[in-house]
Amino acid sequence: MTFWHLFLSFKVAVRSGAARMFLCVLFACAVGVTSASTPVDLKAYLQPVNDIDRDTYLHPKEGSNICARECVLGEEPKICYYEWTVENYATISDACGGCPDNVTDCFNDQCVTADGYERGILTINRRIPAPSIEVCLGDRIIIDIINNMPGRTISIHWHGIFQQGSQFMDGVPMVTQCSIYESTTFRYDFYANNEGTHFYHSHDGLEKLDGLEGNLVVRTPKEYDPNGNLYDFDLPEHKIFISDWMRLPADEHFPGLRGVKSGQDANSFLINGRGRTRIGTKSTTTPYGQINVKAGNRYRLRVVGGLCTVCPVKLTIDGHTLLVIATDGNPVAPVRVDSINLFSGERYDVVLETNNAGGPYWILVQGLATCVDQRVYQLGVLAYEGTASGQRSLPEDPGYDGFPLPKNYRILNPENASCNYGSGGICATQLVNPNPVPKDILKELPDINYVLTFGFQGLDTEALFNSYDRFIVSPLGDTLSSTVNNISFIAPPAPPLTQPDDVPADVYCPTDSDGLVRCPEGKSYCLCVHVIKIPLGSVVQLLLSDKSPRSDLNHPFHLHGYAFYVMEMGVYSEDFTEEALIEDLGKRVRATSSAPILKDTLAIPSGGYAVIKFKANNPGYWFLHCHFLYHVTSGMAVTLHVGEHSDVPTPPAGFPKCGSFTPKVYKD
Ligand SMILES: *[C@@H]1O[C@H](CO)[C@@H](O)[C@H](O)[C@H]1NC(C)=O
Ligand SMILES: *[C@@H]1O[C@H](CO)[C@@H](O)[C@H](O)[C@H]1NC(C)=O
Ligand SMILES: *[C@@H]1O[C@H](CO)[C@@H](O)[C@H](O)[C@H]1NC(C)=O
Ligand SMILES: [Cu+2]
Repeated sequence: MTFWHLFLSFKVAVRSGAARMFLCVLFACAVGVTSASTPVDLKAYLQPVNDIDRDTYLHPKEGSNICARECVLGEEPKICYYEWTVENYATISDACGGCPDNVTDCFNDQCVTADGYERGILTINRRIPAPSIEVCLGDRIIIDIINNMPGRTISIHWHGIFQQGSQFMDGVPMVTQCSIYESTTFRYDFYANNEGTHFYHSHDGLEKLDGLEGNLVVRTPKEYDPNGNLYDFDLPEHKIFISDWMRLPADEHFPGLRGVKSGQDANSFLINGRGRTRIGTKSTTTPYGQINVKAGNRYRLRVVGGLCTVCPVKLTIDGHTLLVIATDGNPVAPVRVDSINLFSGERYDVVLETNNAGGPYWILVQGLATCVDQRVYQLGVLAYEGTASGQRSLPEDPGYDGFPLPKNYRILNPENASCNYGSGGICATQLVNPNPVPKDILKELPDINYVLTFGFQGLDTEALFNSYDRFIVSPLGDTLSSTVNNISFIAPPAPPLTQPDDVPADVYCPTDSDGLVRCPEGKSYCLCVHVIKIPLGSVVQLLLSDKSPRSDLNHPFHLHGYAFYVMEMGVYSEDFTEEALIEDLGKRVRATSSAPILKDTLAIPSGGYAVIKFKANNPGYWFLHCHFLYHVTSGMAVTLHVGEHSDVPTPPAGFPKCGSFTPKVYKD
């Protein structure tokens, strides 16, 4: 039995702690990357900046160091090195030459077209989306982040990677590491130990919305995908990265302007960093993102909701259905739909069957919720190559409403959790996990039940100007702080994961005798470092609850370090209140699906709730937060501290440190 056979035979059971520990021993991850020596000649492992083409992917040259490859049974893991420079940049820069009039120039190296609107942006190696990481399970990923942004720090989160054994590489500033200062380089170094369509983004300030995000795909040999028989190709060129986009840098909307009611909504979307924008009756003419296929194949598309604002999107491809096979890196029993809603931070893998001829076809991304009023949408192109149709010009712009939808239209992940088979909506709670679900999740009550009620705290002018609380100005002009259990999260002055002794005890929110973290006695709203302690190995059930009046805001919550089982979700009513649910919570196992699926990001229905469950077997400080960027920056977040400090491996020697500087005042 080869190393890989051994490794892969454990794959199905990998969710179990024992198997994970075994894997970690093989990969040295339980003892941290410190024990894995760094190769001297790292440049020999440097990866190309651009996505590779299908020939290079399918037929790698002998001895190639390129990590984007088909993952083959028995193959040795690789080292994948990336050198990234982060800087201020602009769309339609000099690199774009005569673009958009000269379309060829729009594809020049370092030309960022975005939606054709000129603005200042932030980039990694002058690309949007930022360069892709595409590796096989077990590969070692090493990324040097060179911060070349004057006056700005950065920190990058690898969204979907569990970082077990490399907890200090999770990239949450002042929780797992210090922010990376201007003119310094930080080396991320971790193993790709969980498969799937992930992505990465800056977790520092609002940088993600200005361009600092990209693809991160961890593939496995097809034999180990329970849906592997449903597709023929899984190619680097078949990623659909959807981002939302503004005309002004993101900071301009934080806290938001009162007079012009600027709010924080998206002005447009990008598909693989491209598209057009409409202002009044005029449109820019930059090229659309394009996916090329051949007729008669089944392609795996990896779709990423690289969104930041409160507008989810609905993805539809004209003339084609989408066979959903995975979400957030976890397989689901296949479900065929016409559209998928994506919220900030979610990913979906679908099989596209190219049964049509003709075309080209539109890929339509419609903005939902508050983006419906402004009819914000974006188009991409699905082109069949090798046929005359591939040469045909694009059909007319179908506008926000798009093309006619089929009868018995089916949509995955509907807003407001309106999940009824038959009337078209299919929710995450109704999907079926093709892998076995452990007994302690499906059959037993949890060790810990914790209620997290999130929402907003209105700040009246007096409260606002008598303090320096963080706030946002909503499109209606309200000044709001964002909260979980009435607490607005603020970061400590040093990361508790790597510098626990440098965090003063009084910055943490107080914990009650009943183990609940609350505002200090007598306060119904406060700002503090909200950390919830969880014993290592316990089965945790969280009620994520939104008691606010029903609206079109479905807040997507993302948990770092884990995937969780999606047990139940729904909306409250007069007969079914939060209080009634909490009362009943510890009394029976709450599972809608016969085999609940795993996700790491889930939209909680407005005026409703979700029950999620996971085994806390990954020690560390794990951020749990609303993935709407302006909500997390104004406090809608908590940190789960799993296990003790001694359970977490020590960071590499010389790991950067930081903290407040207030020298002693000398009395004379
Ligand atoms: C577009 O620009 C390139 C130079 O970047 C030039 O070679 C080419 O002729 C131009 N195409 C047209 C149609 O003007
Ligand atoms: C949160 O605040 C609301 C009112 O602002 C209050 O009714 C509620 O009891 C508070 N919850 C907690 C857990 O303190
Ligand atoms: C979701 O619910 C809100 C509040 O009832 C409503 O305004 C909105 O239209 C609903 N959205 C959809 C797509 O049904
Ligand atoms: Cu939110």
